[in-house]
Amino acid sequence: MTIELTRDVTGPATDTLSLTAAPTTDAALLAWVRGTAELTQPDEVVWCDGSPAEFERLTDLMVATGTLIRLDPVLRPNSFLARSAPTDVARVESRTFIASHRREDAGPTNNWREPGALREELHGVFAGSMRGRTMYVVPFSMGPVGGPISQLGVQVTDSPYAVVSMGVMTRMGAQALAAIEAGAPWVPAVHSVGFPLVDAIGRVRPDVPWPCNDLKYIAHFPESREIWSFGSGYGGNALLGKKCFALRIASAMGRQEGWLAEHMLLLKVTSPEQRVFHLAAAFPSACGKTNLAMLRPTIPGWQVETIGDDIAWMRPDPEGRLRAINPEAGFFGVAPGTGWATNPTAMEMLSENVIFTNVALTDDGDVWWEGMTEQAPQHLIDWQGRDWTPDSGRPAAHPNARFTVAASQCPSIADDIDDPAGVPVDAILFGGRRRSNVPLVTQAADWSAGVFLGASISSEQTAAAEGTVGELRHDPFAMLPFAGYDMADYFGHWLSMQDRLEELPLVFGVNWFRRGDDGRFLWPGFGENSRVLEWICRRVEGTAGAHETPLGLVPTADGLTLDGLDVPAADLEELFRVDPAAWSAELDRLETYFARFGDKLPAQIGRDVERVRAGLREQRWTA
Ligand code: SAT
Ligand code: MN
Repeated sequence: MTIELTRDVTGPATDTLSLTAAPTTDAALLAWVRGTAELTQPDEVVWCDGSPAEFERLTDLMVATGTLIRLDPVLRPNSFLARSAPTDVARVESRTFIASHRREDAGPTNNWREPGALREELHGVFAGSMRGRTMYVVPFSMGPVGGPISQLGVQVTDSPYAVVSMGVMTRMGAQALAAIEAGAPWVPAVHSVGFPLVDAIGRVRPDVPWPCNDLKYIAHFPESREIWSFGSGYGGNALLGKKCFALRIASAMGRQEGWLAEHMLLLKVTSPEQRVFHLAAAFPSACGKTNLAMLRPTIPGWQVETIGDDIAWMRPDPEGRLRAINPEAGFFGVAPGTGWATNPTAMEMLSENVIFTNVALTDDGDVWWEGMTEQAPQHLIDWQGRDWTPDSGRPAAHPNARFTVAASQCPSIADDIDDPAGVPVDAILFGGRRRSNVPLVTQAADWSAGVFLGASISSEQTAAAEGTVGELRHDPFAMLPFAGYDMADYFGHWLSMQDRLEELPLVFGVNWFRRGDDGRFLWPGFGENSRVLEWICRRVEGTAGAHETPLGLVPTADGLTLDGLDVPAADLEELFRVDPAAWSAELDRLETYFARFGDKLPAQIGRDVERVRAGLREQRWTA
């Protein structure tokens, strides 16, 4: 946790920097903060306590500098709009690096770097990168402070936007610092927007509302458990507790220590008989995890509560059950598509205390985005600050526009979010955005078939990362951009959980996005997905029927409650139709994909491909 300076960094600010105001005497932490400040040369170091007063001070500051616009205090109390630079709107997978001593430990799906060389490069770009700015020190806990599944981190950043967002998304401040001082391990995370206000020879330049740099590094060192992020202020690149720590670093920690860090929402479902089920579900970014996490059931007597919408950490407990926490304390959700019709719970949650990024501004000082209401307002200021009308021919909000809000504001939040022991996981769901082939729901026959289901996720690309929207890409376990080590080893780690657990969750595949030949969605989705959740819970309970198909178990004719649902019988049939030729092609694609993992691919995955192939050949359908 120390910084070795690989070059002689000289600058004006360091010797005037005082760490005497530090609220800690923790020698390791102080040394790391001092070393980072010597490298990045901020004017000032500020230790964050996570208090409401600090939030107010920083948001006032950002309103004054133009980073934030304060929304109308009556329409949207204590809420703000940030407009990012047009080039800094999503994660940058091409600049996301995993540094491990052996290339094969990063695997073929990550951008690998040799740690020494990457460190050298990073020290080059971070040298002086905070000149003229304040460096904030942000201690945080992922999960309830001190919990058996929780972890600690400290982010330093020159972005007050990152500080207030980390305050919403994590348990940030004094309590986390106290846990660090008590000797718990912590992950150091360095973040700079890479826009110093003073150059090496002392020339000053003015600040801009959203400082960033065309050169970006989202760098991870899973072996030494460090994060270095440069050049971006966008959520997934800048809030280092989130994807960088809670997925990339934590997945590697989990492999070493026998647990799982997953890109999964967490739900608590209560049946009409008051039996409680906990479900975890993995979907690629922007495939409706937040909507599913906040679903309002349309079937009577069922209740769904939210525990998490993006990340789950799951660990075997002493009884051999898999227990999960949501390591986050807030939601960083996609705004477009969130509306009163699709996610009324989220709309209520967003009524106050929200930081919006890249949505549109209404004339009365409120926000709007595509899908919020059926009709767009007649005039808006779009996400880039330009006048907008419905005939402008471009979206008013960026497709990856986001809201940042405390989980405690969610009307459907379950108390369990603050239970450090986590909840027992009954079922795991894997899904993607697939217009064809993948049935509405299937149950894996056993754990290894479930791992195969997770490993075979493909999804149509969304706007959450750079790339061509709509293109089909393999996204195993929805972790393609987030696994901090070799994906084949990751499959193996999942298979090995079988030996660490006394009771295994059931595994299901789901697809809400199947379309007919005319392009129309066949399944209404949203609240109606409760019908699928009901079947899943009844399978856990052992009371719902199923029949076998080559892809797994599917509901019997009376398995899904369809009362009050207006889905034609032909559409229902199509939702479960398995086209052998299309599946044969799908398996060919999968095999080609899996081949890139070479010898490291667990043999079981190959056996599962063969199992499905054989089932398709035999047309093994039993009623
Ligand atoms: O990576 S983000 O946290 O910005 C959102 C996502 O892609 O899931
Ligand atoms: Mn996500």
